[in-house]
Amino acid sequence: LLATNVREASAAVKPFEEYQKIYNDIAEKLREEDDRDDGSYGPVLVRLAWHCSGTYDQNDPSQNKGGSYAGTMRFQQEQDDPENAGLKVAQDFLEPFKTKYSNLSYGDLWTLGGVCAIQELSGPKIKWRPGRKDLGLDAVPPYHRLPDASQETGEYVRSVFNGRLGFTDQEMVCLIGVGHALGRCHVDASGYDGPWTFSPTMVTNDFFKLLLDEDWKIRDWDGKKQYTDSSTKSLMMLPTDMVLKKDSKFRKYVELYAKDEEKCMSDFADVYSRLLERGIKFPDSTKPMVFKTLEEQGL
Ligand code: ZEM
Repeated sequence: LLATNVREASAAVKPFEEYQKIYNDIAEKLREEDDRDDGSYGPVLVRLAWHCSGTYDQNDPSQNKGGSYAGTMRFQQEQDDPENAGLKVAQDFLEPFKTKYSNLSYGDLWTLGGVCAIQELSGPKIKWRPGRKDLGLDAVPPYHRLPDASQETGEYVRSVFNGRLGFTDQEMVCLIGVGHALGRCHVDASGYDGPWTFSPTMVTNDFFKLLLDEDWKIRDWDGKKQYTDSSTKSLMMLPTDMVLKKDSKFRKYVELYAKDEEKCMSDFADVYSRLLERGIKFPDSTKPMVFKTLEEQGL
């Protein structure tokens, strides 16, 4: 399986200091540009990194592996996957750095954007490695690999996160719940509406607490089926999010992460880092990099 389902990352990468410079550029742009919903482009960068990686299929017989390696979301064909609606904003945000830095692939840029956003939004340190290569149109993954939020069974969530991406129940709960602490849904993108938490520009374990503590009711509106909290009616859950509460095997991890923020953050750091590297084999000479935040550098 391993031999056919991985791509080799380039060993010819820049030194750490160069990537820290790119990180700083992205972080400074995040700080300067606040003209997006809740005041940050960070959440949509986290989502771009996830969607460029989440197309990986570990047992794909067609050998179209997907994943972050090939940078194929630069093609219209992949942007037109309905699940990618709204992500052009994030690509455009990062595009100037593709031009500024030579020998930087889209896969490296977009995954680094996700790492930078998590860290700058007070999340944990995410280990990251470079060496992805831009490939052509024939590497565009098929549609329907990214999850469909309207599905409401554990079986479906596991078919994506275990079947294709190879994560455990605990890892999928961690990824979805910390990811959805951030940002919001947009009617003009996915058709869903609203944020999951009261602090959508901070990486927290609040999603887990809210999912357990609030009384979630189907929203009364003419849009897609989604859930609203009964106390403030300002938050939302997707059908796939509700599965994490209803499925007892998922729920025990929701309870764990609601109680233990430290464990939640360290598990997330590990699993998000591995998500961004699905389907890639890095040479031993490429050591995982850990970037300093702007704050840590006094910038
Ligand atoms: Zn999301 N996600 N996601 N997600 N996601 C949205 C927004 C964001 C699902 C999903 O359908 C949607 C993960 C898993 C899953 C983020 C991160 C991560 C939206 C709203 C939808 C519909 C898009 C819009 O309208 O703009 C489903 C079904 C998932 C799994 C079952 C994982 C894993 C994530 C990262 C670790 C983030 C940060 C957002 C907010 C984006 C923004 O623009 O604010």
